[in-house]
Amino acid sequence: MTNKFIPYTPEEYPLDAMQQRAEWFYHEVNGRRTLREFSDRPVPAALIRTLIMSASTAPSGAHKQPWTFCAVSDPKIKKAIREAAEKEEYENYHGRMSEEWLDDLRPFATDWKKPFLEIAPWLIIVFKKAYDLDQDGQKRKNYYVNESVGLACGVLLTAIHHAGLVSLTHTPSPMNFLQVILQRPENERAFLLIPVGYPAPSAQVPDIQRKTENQVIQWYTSSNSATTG
Ligand code: IYR
Repeated sequence: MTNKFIPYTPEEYPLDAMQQRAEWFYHEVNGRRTLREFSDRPVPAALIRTLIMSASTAPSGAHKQPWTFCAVSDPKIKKAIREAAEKEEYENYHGRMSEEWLDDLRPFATDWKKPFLEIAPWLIIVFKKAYDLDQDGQKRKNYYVNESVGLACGVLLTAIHHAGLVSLTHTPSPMNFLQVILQRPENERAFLLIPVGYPAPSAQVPDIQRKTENQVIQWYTSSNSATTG
C-alpha cells in the first residue's frame, strides 16, 4: 500500500528561545519522581484518556502502534490485581530474586506488599501486541514491539508528570495474571503496570541523584574525535 505524503512544518524558534524551551523542559522532567505512596483522591477519567492519547502519539515500528492501555478504576478489579501481584511478589522477595538484586533494591524500601494497587485511583496496564489480526482473522506482524511500547510508556509517564499527577512504573513478575484478570486477547502481553494519582499527603521519595552529563554523554565532534586513517 502506498501512502500519500503531506507537508509537515513544525514550529521553528530562534536559537535562544529554543535553548530556553529545552531548559524549561529539562527542569520540568527532572522534577519527576517515581512514587509508591498514593492518595485515594479521585482523578477524572477524561484526564486519564488525554494522558493515554498522548502516549499513543509515540513513534512505533511501521506505525503499527502495537499497544493497548487498560485503564482500571473498578475497586473489584484493582483488588484482584493486588492479590495476584502480591502472590507473585511474595515469591520474588522470598527466593526468586538474587541477593544482589535485593541489595540493589534496599535503598527503595520495596517489599512484596503492594497496597498502592488498591489505593491509587487508576491503574494503567500497558499491553504490547506481538501481532494484530486483520478483518479476515489473519495475523499481521508488528515490529520493534518492545521499543515502540517502551517509547509510548515514556511519553505516558512524562504526560502524567506534566499534568501534575504521580506514577509508579511497577513490574510485578511474572505478569501473566494481568492478561487473565483483564481478559485480554491472545496477541496481548502485559508490559508495565502504572498506578496513577495524587501523592499521599505524607509521601516521601528516596534521596537519589541522577547521573551527571559526563556519565551519560559521550561527544564525538570534530574537535575531540580521534581520527582514523
Ligand atoms: N518487581 C518487584 C521488584 C522491583 C524490581 C525493580 I528493578 C525495582 O526498581 C523495583 C522493584 C517490585 O515491584 O517490588
